[in-house]
This record gives sequence, structure tokens and C-alpha cells, in this order.
Amino acid sequence: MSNLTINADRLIGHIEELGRLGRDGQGRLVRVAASDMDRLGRDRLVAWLQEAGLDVAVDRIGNIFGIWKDDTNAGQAPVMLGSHIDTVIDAGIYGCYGVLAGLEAIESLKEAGFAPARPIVVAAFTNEEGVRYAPDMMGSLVYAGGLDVEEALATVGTDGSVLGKELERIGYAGPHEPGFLEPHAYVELHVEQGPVLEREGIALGAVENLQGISWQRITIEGVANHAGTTPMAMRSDAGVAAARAIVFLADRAAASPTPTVATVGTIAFEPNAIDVIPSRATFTVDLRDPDEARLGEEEAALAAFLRGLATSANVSIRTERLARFAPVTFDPRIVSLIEDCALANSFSCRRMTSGAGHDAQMIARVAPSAMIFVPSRDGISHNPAEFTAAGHLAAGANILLGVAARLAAD
Ligand code: HGY
Repeated sequence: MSNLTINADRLIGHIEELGRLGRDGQGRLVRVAASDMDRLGRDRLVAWLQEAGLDVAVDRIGNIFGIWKDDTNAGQAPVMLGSHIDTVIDAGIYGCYGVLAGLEAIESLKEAGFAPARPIVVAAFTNEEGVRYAPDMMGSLVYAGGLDVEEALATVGTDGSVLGKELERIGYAGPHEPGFLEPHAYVELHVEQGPVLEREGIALGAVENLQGISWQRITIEGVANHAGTTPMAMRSDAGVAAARAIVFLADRAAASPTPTVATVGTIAFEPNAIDVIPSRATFTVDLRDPDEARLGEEEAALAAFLRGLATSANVSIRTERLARFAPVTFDPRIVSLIEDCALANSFSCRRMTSGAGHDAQMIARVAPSAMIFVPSRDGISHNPAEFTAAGHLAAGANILLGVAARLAAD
């Protein structure tokens, strides 16, 4: 199997072509889950799956599957290669890499006459990014039984839309029950989205664990008043209270003894007028740590700070949980297989933790799972400057192919 290799030109051509789909009037890539832009990417992926001769299936939460099976192996649990093709707002083009590399691995194995003992499936999970509908990794979470499909379909987005209605509108409210294929194993290839591999000059990451994630929406209610006539001591300023909370989060994470990270990525003031003291501030908090106990400590510290802030700033504060995922450890056997394949192909490889959330953390609930990373230039992601060199993209896809072939060989 060592002579099995992917068609790098075809893979990179697919990545670049998909990267041209779903751009807004400003040229930003915005294939946000279940939007018209997402449909453009979905339709193109389905066309490629069909051209590759795969059976295409869509489940009720819109997860897309390309299935390579034959009469000799159809009764076996499949090897699943997956990720997502939805994007954040103004994204880079490499988030879809794992899906397209999974398709490329299947196409190359078929062209090489490889006869797997079990089906090989490529999966594109709905709403991995969680930008429009929370939580993130929603499609794979539903698939793994961690969220009821009806509850997920009823999710109201940041734009007031309802996920289930949007999936129907774009034609991806599929018939299959989530979980209809129970994977024998799951492998996800993804760009690292961080600086480690590039900084160390290493070609591949064998990802052995993934950090915990806590998402909250915080609403601070103050009192609107005149910016010019209201003395500072008489204000209930929701904006200033939000600012104090943001600085608290940043300072505490920076001082953490563990790799805690804290991000306030969205904020909105009401009435949002230059000469009106904000009556309301609504913002989201993204807290992460590889250690579950430490993540809990950070959540508790924020809750305590907000209780004190409500008194000191004379405001009321409410919080709403949007997502909470404990850290995940991947399957050691598959991690070792990734390392073996990398080293057998003379690629440098190191074990590492994923800072980003991925569908693999959800599928790990129902099947042995692991991930492969390739370097991100300057560690940049969720940014149009995101880039991974062609040689790294090809290397990752070749290792994905090798791992898939080994897992499907018996
Ligand atoms: O939030 C994450 O880590 C992922 O990109 N959804």
C-alpha cells in the first residue's frame, strides 16, 4: 500500500474551486451554515461525490455522506473520513480540506484498484463553525447522539432564522436518521489553525487530544441616559460593565498557569447611539482549556466576577450557556497508526493537542477517532490570510489515504 498516493493537483484544484464559492459582495468567504452560500458549496461537493461514483446520502441535520461500498463489504461498519465545509465570516479556504482530502483518498484508492474489506465514507458535517447557530460542531454532535435532532433543527440563529427551515429551504433536510452509519473508525484531517507545526518545522501532527470548550452569551442591562447630562456616579452603564468583564477575562486567561484562552468575539450595544449611555450590552464568551477542572475554575471565576460587577456597576446581568464540551482524548491506536504512516513516508510528525474544536471530538463518542494536522502559515486561521502550502496539503492527504487503507484492510 506504500505506493498508493493521492492526485495532488486534483485535491488542490478542488480546494481552490470550493474557495471561490460562497463569497459576498465584498469578496469575503461566508459559507455560513445552511445559508445560500453554504448551499453553493454543498451542491458542488455532492456533484464531486457523484462524479467519483459514490452513493450520496444526507441525514436530517444536513450532514452529507459519500459512500464507497460494494457487495463484498456492504455489511461491514465503514471507515469514515470527515470534517466540514461551512465557514466562519470572512474565512480562509482551507477549513474544507478534510472533506476534500477524504474524497481524494477514496478516489485515489479506487483508481489504484484497492479493494477495502469495509466501506469507506467521506462525511461533511453541518454547522461545524457555529457562527450562525450554536453550538458549534452541531451536525456531528447530533450524529453522535449528543443533541436531539429535533432540538437542533429548532435552533434559532443569530439572524432569527430556524435551522430546520433553512435546511429545508436550501434542499438539505435529508431523510436519513443521524447516526445511520456507525463508523468502524473515524479520521479527520485538518489544517492546524495554530503556530506549533510551522514553528517547529514539523510536517504533520498526530492529534491525541482536544481541549474543552465553554460558550456563553452574557446580557448586561443598564439604564439608557443622556451622555452629556448624566454624572458618572449616577450611571448604570451596560457598556462600561461589559468592558470591565472583557478586560477581566483577558487578564485572567493571560495569567493562567495552564493554556487557558478567552475570547469575546461578538458584542452589541443598545440603543447603540453616540450620545446615549448603553442600556444593554450583549456579548459572547469563548473559554477553553485542555484541563476540565481548570475550565470549570475559569467559568466559576467569571460567574463570581459578574456577580460583583452587577453590584458595583448597578446593572443586572444574565448568562446563557451556548455550548459546553469537555476535553476529548482520541484513540491511541489510531494516533499511533498516523505516526507510523507519517514516519513510513519520511514525514516528520509530533503528537499534539487541538486548540480548535472539530467534528472528531463528537464522533469520538461513538467510534475510535483521531486527527491529522498539517501546518498553517503564521498559525493564522478564521482569516482570509489563512494558508497551507501545497506540499503540506498533499502530505496530509497521503497520510489520510494510508491510514484509511490500513483501517479498511480488515
Ligand atoms: O470553534 C472552533 O474551534 C471551531 O472552529 N468551530
